[in-house]
Amino acid sequence: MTKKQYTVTAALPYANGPLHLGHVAGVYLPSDIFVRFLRMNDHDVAFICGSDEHGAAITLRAKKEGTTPKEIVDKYNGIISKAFKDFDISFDIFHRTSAPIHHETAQDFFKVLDEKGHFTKETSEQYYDEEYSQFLADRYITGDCPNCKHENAYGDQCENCGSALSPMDLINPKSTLSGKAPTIKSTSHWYLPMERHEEWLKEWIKEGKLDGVQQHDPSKWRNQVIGQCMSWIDSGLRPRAMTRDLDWGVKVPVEGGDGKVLYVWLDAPIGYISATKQWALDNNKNWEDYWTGDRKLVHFIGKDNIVFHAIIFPILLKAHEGLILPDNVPAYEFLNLEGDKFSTSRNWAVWLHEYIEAYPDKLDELKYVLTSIAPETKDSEFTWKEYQTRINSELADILGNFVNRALVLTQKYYNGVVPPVGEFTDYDHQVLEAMATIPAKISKLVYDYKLREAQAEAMNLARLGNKYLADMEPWKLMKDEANTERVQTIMNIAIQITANLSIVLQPFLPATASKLSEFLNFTSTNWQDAGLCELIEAGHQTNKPTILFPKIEDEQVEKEVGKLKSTEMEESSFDAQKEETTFDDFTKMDIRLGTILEAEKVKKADKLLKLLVDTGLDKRTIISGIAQHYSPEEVIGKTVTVLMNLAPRKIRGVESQGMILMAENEAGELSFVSPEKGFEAGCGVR
Ligand code: B3M
Ligand code: ZN
Repeated sequence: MTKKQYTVTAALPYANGPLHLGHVAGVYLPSDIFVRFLRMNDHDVAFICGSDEHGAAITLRAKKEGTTPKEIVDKYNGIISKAFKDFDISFDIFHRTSAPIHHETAQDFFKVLDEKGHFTKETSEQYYDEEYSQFLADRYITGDCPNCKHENAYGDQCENCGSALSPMDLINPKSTLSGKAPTIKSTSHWYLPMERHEEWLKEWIKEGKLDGVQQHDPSKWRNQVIGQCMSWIDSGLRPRAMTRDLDWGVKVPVEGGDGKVLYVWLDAPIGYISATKQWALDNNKNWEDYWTGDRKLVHFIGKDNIVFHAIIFPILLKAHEGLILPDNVPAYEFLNLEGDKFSTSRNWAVWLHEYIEAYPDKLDELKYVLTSIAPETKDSEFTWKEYQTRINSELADILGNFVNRALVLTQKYYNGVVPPVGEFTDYDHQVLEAMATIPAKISKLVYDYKLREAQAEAMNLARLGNKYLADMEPWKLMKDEANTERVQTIMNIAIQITANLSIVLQPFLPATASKLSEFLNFTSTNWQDAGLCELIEAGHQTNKPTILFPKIEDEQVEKEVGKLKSTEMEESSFDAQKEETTFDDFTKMDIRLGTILEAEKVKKADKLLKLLVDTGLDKRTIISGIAQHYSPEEVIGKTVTVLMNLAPRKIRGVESQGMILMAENEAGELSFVSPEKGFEAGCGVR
């Protein structure tokens, strides 16, 4: 017996940037199709998502944009949730991990595990950035991946091959903050001793059994999911730190946790639970019903999230006790774009919110193309050319053409009133039988998470109808009155096929399906109706159709490819441009040239020089963090740029009255900003 109830989650996108088509094709669209299908089949479903607002992904983005983590998550949560809404992804809730209910839920979860003895506390050596006085975990450290040698693997995972890493695994580690090789310092953290869980995990992943009881069907798990998990387990599970030395995140709720937060990959999946709680509160339900008992939990994710969802989160769920483990973790490979990887830093991407803005009437077209090329079993590629071909020669020429003929001819011959059937020919029987088999084929494919084939099967119904009309040529038969009854039968069948399409297309192309419903003046949201050949009775009045899928012109393809190329940026490790400022704000800065008269090292501070600077107005003391780049002797006599009206600050007991402006290159070296024409101290800089 299949379980009737599902809790379906879609990976929580980091609120550190907008969504691109790769995210959509590999997580949000397939999960939405799956859920829409389940709802039509009378399953009780909760469809859960939200933004992931903690971790280095957020704090580093804030640094890059020169703003605070809070502003970053508010901004991108807004952009992302609007795009989902506009694209009609049918989440029951799109929540946020910054919400208080999430912080409480994650802290309670941590406490339960801590009390049950599932963590160990260990002091260990970790990478540290001396310049920024910060420990370097996760995305704060990059290096070469030990598995695939990819150059920019993060401290917790390689986005190229998907493997989960620890900072110490990286070859040639480098701080993301200073760009320099890190030093090592000791700190204590709560660890999850994953090696304790090796035995049951193997049985659970490979055979689907927990304590000998069948939980899921491993033959329905994708090969790459089982493969990645087993290779991780076989190489030996190790303790993994579950806390971090950071101030942005969920505070560690137990003694000794000051200044530490939960590891983002501990708190984020718990976000599925806290989102369910919020949704249950809003809708008068019990959240526990969605996380316990006879219910299937399904996580739609990208391949770089596999071990977190198929190993670490299951360990946490089982350790917590009483909560269900995933029934499946359908993971997607990556989508490429016009021959290259999607890249946020190079702006090589088609952004969902930009597509929606440009083509608000072509959302189903995009859904269709993305599902057709979804990277289910291997990486795949989006090109604007293929987008055009699929829309023009599949959606327009097959589906659009068939529906248009069926409805327009019904208008023309019968004023839109569905004609009665006469006697069926063998061919009619064949067509109706073929139609009757399609819904079950689609169902099987959807339950097996083969959504790409499932959509193709739904399109086969349009193909069937299109071929039927092309073969029968009712427009020719109509010329002879002797064929009146035959044409009525053909057109009735064409209308029944169209009605079936309005049902089987719903999960994939919801807007198109509702247009069909409008044209037909008929609606069914019940999957069980699909396959029937008497959905619409003779005498039923239909409406005039409009064109479903206008053709995509070559100009649009050229424009989009051109836009992609012209907005591509060089890969750069420089900070992105900061937020816009005003001229008024700029003129508040008093910047002038100054000449350094004296310089000496500051005792016990190896980075600082104490300078006496002639500013043209006065001679003042400025403390500058340049001692590792310039010796005192070198700087005397140099004319440099000074920020004059920065509030004075005491640094190492000395009052610094301003700031020397410095340029910094990619290697973190500093250079004075000096006038090229030999101007003197006192000149204003604007
Ligand atoms: N935010 C990673 C990602 O976007 C992460 C997923 C969390 S799911 C709990 O790839
Ligand atoms: Zn790798």
